[in-house]
Amino acid sequence: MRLFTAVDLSREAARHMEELQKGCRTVLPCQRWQKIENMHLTLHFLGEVEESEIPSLQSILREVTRQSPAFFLEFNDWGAFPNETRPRVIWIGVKEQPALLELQRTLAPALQSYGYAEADKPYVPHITMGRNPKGNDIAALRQQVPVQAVRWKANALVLYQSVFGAGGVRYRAVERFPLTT
Ligand code: 2AM
Repeated sequence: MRLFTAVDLSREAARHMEELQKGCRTVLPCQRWQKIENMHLTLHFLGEVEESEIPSLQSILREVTRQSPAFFLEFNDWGAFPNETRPRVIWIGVKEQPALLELQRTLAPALQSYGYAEADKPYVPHITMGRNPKGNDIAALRQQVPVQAVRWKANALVLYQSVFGAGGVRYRAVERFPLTT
């Protein structure tokens, strides 16, 4: 199973992402768009995990999240990977949130045996908007499609499975691990 851990958006945050995507369609069209229902903030991408390993993975996630506080997230601004000169992924970033970074950092070593590979670059929390933009004018996006500081509470870490089907990829929640409140 192809797995990753992520935090969901609130309804209000998803609604704002939808508005931002409409603006992005006019200012910087992408070849591929992230569906609104698929939007999330990834913490760890695990890749293929054997089904037999899932119960132990779930117990690690349960153990750590039980001791980790819930936190607030807030949209920040547009961003691009690998950089803004030659963007391939257009995304919306969130304001720096120590509790999110702490949760990501705490879990990282425990998840390495399940396929999580620590990147050589720092973790950049982001929500993917679209891929393969037809242009690179991120400055125009910033100016013409302003990001509002929508704030929402991350109550849980979710273990997701990527499911490939006729309608494209869909993310199925395997289990939600509540954070402490
Ligand atoms: P992305 O949105 O920036 O592409 C499910 O594929 C999630 O895992 C996505 O949010 C994706 O981030 C993330 N991810 C991280 N590394 C990945 C990789 N090597 N392949 C696919 N997805 C990856």
